[in-house]
Amino acid sequence: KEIIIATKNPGKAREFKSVFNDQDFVLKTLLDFPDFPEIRETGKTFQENATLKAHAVMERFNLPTIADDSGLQVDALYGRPGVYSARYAGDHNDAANNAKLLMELGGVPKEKRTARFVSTLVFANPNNDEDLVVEGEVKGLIGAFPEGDDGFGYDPLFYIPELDKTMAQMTVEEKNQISHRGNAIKKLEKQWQSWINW
Ligand code: ITT
Repeated sequence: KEIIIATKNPGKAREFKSVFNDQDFVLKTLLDFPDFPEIRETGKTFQENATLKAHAVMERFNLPTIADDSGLQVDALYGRPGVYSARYAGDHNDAANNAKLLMELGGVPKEKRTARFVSTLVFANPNNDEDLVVEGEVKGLIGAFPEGDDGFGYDPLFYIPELDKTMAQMTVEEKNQISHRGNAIKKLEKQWQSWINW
C-alpha cells in the first residue's frame, strides 16, 4: 500500500512523515519524483488549490493522494498573505517573504500583530467518489524579528504566547502537536481509515 503527499515542500514533507511513521503503508512525496511538473495553483481558496494538487497527482500515479494548501493570515494586513503566502515577495523565497512581512507590519504594536496559520488537506483516491477535506488552524503573533532555525516558511516569525516560542523553536513533534497542519492531520486520522477504499 502506498499514499502520496502531493507536496514538493521539504518542510511539509517532514511534518507528514513524522506523523505517518510505522504504518502499514508507504508514504511518498513529490520529492521522490523530482520530474513531476509544477502544478499551477490557480484557485482562490486553500481548498481549491489543495483539490487541484491532490487530483493532478492522484491522476498521474493512480494512488491515494493527500495535498496540503496552507498559508498565513495576518489581521493587520486584512488576511494577507493568505493563499499567496508562498509567493508573497515574488518567487518562493522564505527569507524574502519574512522580510516583506516585517516591513508591512512596521510600526504595528505587539497586541495588534495577531495572525493565524491555516491548512486545508484534501485526500483524493481513485476508488472513492468524494474527497475527504479537513482544515486546521493555529493562532499566534507575528514577532518583531525572526527567532529559531527549525521549521520553514514564516515559522521564525510565528510566536505562540502560551509556549513562549516561535514555531521555528520547536521540534517537528512539538510543532505537530499545536500547528494548523498538525490539527488538520489529527482530524484526517479520525476519518480516513473508514473512508478509504484501497
Ligand atoms: P506545495 O504546494 O508543494 O505543497 P508550497 O510551499 O508551495 O508547497 P503552499 O502553496 O500551500 O505550499 O504555500 C504555503 C506557504 O505558506 C508556504 O510556502 C509558507 O510560506 C507558508 N506556510 C504554510 N504552512 C507553514 C508552516 O507550517 N510554517 C511556516 N510557513 C508556512
